[in-house]
Amino acid sequence: MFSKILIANRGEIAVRIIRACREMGIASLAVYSEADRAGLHVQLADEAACIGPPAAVESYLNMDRIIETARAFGAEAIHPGYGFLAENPEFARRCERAGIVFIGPNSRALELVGDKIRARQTMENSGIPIIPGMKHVAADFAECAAEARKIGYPVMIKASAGGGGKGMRIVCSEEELRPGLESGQREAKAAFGDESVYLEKYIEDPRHVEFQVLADNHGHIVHLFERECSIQRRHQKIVEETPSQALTPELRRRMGETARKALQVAEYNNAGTVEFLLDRNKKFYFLEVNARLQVEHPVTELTTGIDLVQQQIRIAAGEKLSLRQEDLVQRGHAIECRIYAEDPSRNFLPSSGKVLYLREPRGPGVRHDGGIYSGWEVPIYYDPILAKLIVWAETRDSACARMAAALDDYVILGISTTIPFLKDVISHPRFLEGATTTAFIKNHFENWREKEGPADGLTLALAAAALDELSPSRKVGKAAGLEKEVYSPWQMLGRWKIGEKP
Ligand code: MV4
Repeated sequence: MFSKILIANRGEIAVRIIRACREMGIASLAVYSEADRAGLHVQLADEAACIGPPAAVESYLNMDRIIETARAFGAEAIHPGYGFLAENPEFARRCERAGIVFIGPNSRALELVGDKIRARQTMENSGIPIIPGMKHVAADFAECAAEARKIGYPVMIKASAGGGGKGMRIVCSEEELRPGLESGQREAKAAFGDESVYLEKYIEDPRHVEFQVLADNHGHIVHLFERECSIQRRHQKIVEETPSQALTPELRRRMGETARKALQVAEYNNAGTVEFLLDRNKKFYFLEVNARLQVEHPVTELTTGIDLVQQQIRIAAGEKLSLRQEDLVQRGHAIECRIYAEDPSRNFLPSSGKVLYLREPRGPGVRHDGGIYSGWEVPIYYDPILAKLIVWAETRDSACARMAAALDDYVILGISTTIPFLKDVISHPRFLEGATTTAFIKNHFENWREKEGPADGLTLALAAAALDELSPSRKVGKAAGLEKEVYSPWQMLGRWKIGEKP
């Protein structure tokens, strides 16, 4: 086993990985940019090293600097978390060459699954169902028009280097095809430096169901069941849960076996997620492989009892999986809500500033994976995820109730967050029914605004406590970025309000 791991990430996921290291008796080495000196991950790790300026390209994406740092501090392995370098085959290769273990898939498998067209070809050749459409880069308009006529409109243009919805276009008729193709290519070129696109049948209102898989370096592969991730806004997941309401035991078993096979034929190792689209007739199609630990991994941990980060580390160290598929079971129901520093009443505009007060919800079956603390300033340079709130309960209904109570118990003062929006999402009648498709947010929350109303007693009491902590002698006015030192509580606390519109 490794004695020290470098964690090439920040925020809640870096904290999550540090905890796994600590439990395994492995020293943790945090890295941070100049904007993250006060980061929670820096405080919690055993050691920490600054790797450069705030811009991610100069710090968290700086491959050479990170590998050098691992060498200098004697870390034998690097955990990339999610985002940044997590799915970068070049980084995995450089680690391999430097004799440092990349805690993730091998670089060849990363290359394969990162190329959506190659992945489609590989899956199709192994009998895995893919969405009908092209299996090579679209050569020109004529070829696309012919394919679209064959499979029937509506069709979807997708970027081969794709992901995150970039370069994707829905095309409903031949008239729309040329503009769709050209704008898709332009967007793909801008986002990935590669204008390759292809075309496939558009699946209307699908569910997004993904399977967690673990593959060791000795050919053993198990799946840890599904996560339902249909509640998304502009390809940003908001709420995830497991089990999915859409699967029967039989469908779950078939999809799970397909997910194992997908990673087997990709000669994949370590943790991975196989994404499927599920259509209205419950037909499933392979979509893509996410070659990383995912943001939503905790719902799988709570229902299977397996620590996915520890499994990743064990696999990377060359251990054989001790899990057997037939022993794995899902127990109860888990839901995750993502807490972002965004203002959901203002089109999810990123919200910056200082966390003046944080009260994390607690209680039986409540887990809070956070990267924040009272007094911490949210940097503007990175993804605005602050924390994840995850609950577990015996049934879906009780998990929904537990999530509602936990969100009510959750206080973040000083910045806008998605908490009020999440409260409305998880108490929506359609959500409570389990009727969650990828169109849910668009259909029910298009122009959502926070209900105005007087703050409750809890918020008032906490506001008073926060103000008391922020005494004038600490020059809070200036620290909070105000022109002059002012002690009006309304100015000190920024844009949040009690009863009154700002
Ligand atoms: C699709 C689709 C419908 N038909 N492909 C969105 C992200 C990218 N990874 C794949 N995505 C989709 N591909 C076909 N042929 C609908 C989506 C899609 C979606 C997929 C998963 C989760 C949320 C989504 C929201 C909108 C569209």
